[in-house]
Parts: sequence; C-alpha cells; structure tokens
Amino acid sequence: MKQLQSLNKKIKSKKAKVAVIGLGYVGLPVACMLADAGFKVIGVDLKQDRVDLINQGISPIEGKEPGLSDLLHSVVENGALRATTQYDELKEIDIALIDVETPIDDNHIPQYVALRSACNSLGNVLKTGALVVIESTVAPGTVETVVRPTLEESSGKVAGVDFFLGACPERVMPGKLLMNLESMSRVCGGESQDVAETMKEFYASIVQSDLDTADIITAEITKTAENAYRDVNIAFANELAIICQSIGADFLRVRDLVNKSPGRHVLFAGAGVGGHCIPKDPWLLAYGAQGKLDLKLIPAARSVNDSMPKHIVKLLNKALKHYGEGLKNAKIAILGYAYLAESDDSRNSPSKKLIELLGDENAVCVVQDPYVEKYQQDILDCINGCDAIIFMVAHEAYKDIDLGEVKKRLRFPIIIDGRRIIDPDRANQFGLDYYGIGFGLSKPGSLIR
Ligand code: SAJ
Repeated sequence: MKQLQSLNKKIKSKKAKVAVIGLGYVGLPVACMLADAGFKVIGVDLKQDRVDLINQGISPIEGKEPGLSDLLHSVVENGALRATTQYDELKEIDIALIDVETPIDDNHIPQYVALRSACNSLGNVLKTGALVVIESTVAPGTVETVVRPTLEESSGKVAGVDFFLGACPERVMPGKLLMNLESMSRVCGGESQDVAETMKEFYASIVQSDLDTADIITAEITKTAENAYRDVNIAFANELAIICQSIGADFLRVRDLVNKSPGRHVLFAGAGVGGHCIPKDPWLLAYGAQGKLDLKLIPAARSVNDSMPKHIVKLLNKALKHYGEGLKNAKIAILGYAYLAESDDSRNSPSKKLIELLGDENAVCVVQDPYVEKYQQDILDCINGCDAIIFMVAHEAYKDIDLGEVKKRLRFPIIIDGRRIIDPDRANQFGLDYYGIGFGLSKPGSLIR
C-alpha cells in the first residue's frame, strides 16, 4: 500500500510526526522516549496545568521515576517534544498514540468516555494515511467496536483505506516507567500484517526487547490476559493461605515446599490486591467475552482477592476478643497505605478497603506510610496507645521495627501481619500475639523446622 510505504520511509528517517494523546504515567514517558529517539512529538492532554508543567520541562508525575525528569527536560529544551491541549495542532500528524485512562465502573463495565473523546477529537483533524495506535489497556474488541467507528465517524474517512489502526498495549509499572518501556516486549497488533510490521518498525526506535506482530484482538487479549493470569495466581495463594490458617499450617512453609515441585510457582498471599492494572484488567478481559461466555474462574479470583481486607478484619476481631475487646472504638495502627511496597501509589489500595471496613465497625484507624505524603509521621508515635497494629504493605521501613517498643506502646500486644514481614517467633519472644495471613499454627513455637 503506497500510503504505508511512505509512512515506513518517514519512520525510518525519523521524519514521521508523532502525537501522544494522554500525558499520564504511560503517555508522558513514551512521548519523551520517542522524542529522544529523534521524532518530533506533540503531546496532547486536557489538563492545561499539566501541559504547562511539561512545556517548562517539569514532570507532573508523582513518585520516583528514575530518569524521567531529566529526559523530559532535555527533549523539551531541544524542541523535540512540546505539549498542547489543542487537537488542531495534530493536522499534520503521521502517527497518533492514544494513552488515555480506561477505568471500569462499580459493575466492572469499562468506561470509555476519555477514549471516545480522544478518538472523536483526533478524527476531526486526522490526516489521510495516518496510523492510530491504542496503547491504553482495553477490553478485547474495543478497537473494533469503539475506536474504529468513532474515528470513521468524526473523520469521514475509512479505516484500512484512508488511515490505519493498531493496538500496542503498554506494559509499564510505576517506578520503572522508562525501564519497562525500553526493556519489556510488546505486541504490535495491526489491522493487517503490513500495519503490524509498520508498528514494529516504529516501536523498534524505543523498545530493545521482542516486538511481536499480531492482529488487534490478539494484542488486546494478551495484555488483559497477562494481568488476569497474575490475579488468578495471587488468588490461589490467598485461598491456600486461608486453608493453611484454618487447618493449622504456615502458608509460607507450604509455599516453599510446593514450589520445590517442578513447574509450581505459588505467589504470595497478602492483605489484598491493589494498583491500576491487576484489579481492573481481569474485568476488561471478562467484558471482552461478555454475553458469550459464563466465566467462572476470573470473577472468582477477583472476589477472593477483594475479600482479603475482610479477612484481616476477621483476624483482628479474633485477636481483640482474646482480651474481651471488640472492634467498636478500638484504635488500630494501619502500617502501609500504598498498594505496593516502596511505592507512594495508593490506587485501589487494600488499605483503603480495610479502613472503610473498620470504620463500619466504628473502629478508629491511625495510618502510617513512609511514601504517602499524608501519612509520613513517625511509625512508633503512630502506634502509641493503639489496641493493635496491622501491617498492610511490605515497606522495608517496617521490617526491622523495634518489637520491644511496639509492645510497650500498644494497649494490647496484637500484631496482624498482612504481608508476612514479621517473624512469628520474634514477635512471640517480645510477648506479642502474632496473627499473620496464612499463619495457622496454634503458637509460633510449634513450628517444626
Ligand atoms: N500482590 C500480592 N501477592 C503477590 C504479588 C502481588 O498480594 O504475589 C499484590 C501487591 O501487594 C499489589 C497487587 O498485588 O497490591 C499488584 O501487585 P503487582 O506486583 O502485580 O504490581 P502492579 O500492580 O504494578 O502490576 C504491574 C503489572 N504490569 C503491567 O500491567 C504492565 C503486572 O502485569 C506486572 O506483573 C507487575 O507490574 C510487575 O511485577 O512488574
């Protein structure tokens, strides 16, 4: 196809003009990397303050992202990247990447308001022969049923004839945005093999890992499936932990022994599954099959993982009852608010759910997290006068906590270990009652080494 050939030439010579729509934790790093690779990049975002910061070479992304601020500063300074809120500036764009949010609602239905709006605005200015690539994670079938019709309607052009469509889902993780973009393989899903090959050529300018060509639906399924796979595996670990707890074994010991068996990789049980990907992507995958299949495992895994904060409340209740106390008016220290260790990201954090559940029981929560601005007070100060302490995140700062001090400061010597970061024997030596996810032994001492 002549138009694709000319696009390939522009990609090879880095003369292709690129737009990245949505300058969040995916769009901004990819815009910077493409600019650094030699393309002229226009970043588009709705938020004027975010656009202004970027045009001053300042990253609007919170949290530690190694290399991003310097990279952004240099590509803005040399004019390779600039940001705007105006789609009018995209009239000459050859390649447009769409990185807008794709949340789900309380009924697990994808909300494509941002995606539709971006496609609609882009369509109004879409140049003939341009390539549009969806990088956002979407339910399988979304490019076909949402992106294509919206672009065709607003542009009056025909996909596959007047412009080209692809999906190349991102695989980034907060804290490693640039590293993941460069080192993780990606699926270039094209509406035709030629389009997929063109995408492969384009992404080769920033991706040092495998670039696999596929059709669009395969690319959409792959991304949602890889996270659904992780969610199901975490749910297995959580359910195994609950079994160990009730039958009387230590999940960590069982996990070690199971994983000695070839091809077994039991993950870690914990206080719940948070973040921007894992709690959402299984529902996107399920939605892609909705109406056709009555899925059981993927929804069940979500329900197991979402129930873990409730399991923590059960352990706390059991521990307090030992002292004739209940949850009402209990003062509980919650250590960890982020969804992941060594991160300040608290999206869908299990701690939020736990605090809500304890609030329903009229307990009072004192929250501490070394990474979350609002909760950075001293750990031991936070424990003063509390009835129990709950470890919700495996932050390094918690692992060598002074258990003698903890014992002194607590009203009741109760530790609920939601991430298994405290040694039960050690807790016991300090006269603390240890309750851990998957720790089903009557008392720590009964562990047979
Ligand atoms: N979690 C467990 N047990 C485990 C692993 C994780 O309870 O064994 C919990 C974590 O505490 C957290 C949640 O699950 O609350 C998610 O943890 P995660 O390690 O999966 O981290 P995420 O959410 O940042 O996942 C991202 C995903 N990457 C992308 O979507 C591109 C995921 O596919 C990756 O496997 C993960 O990063 C990673 O490890 O890089």
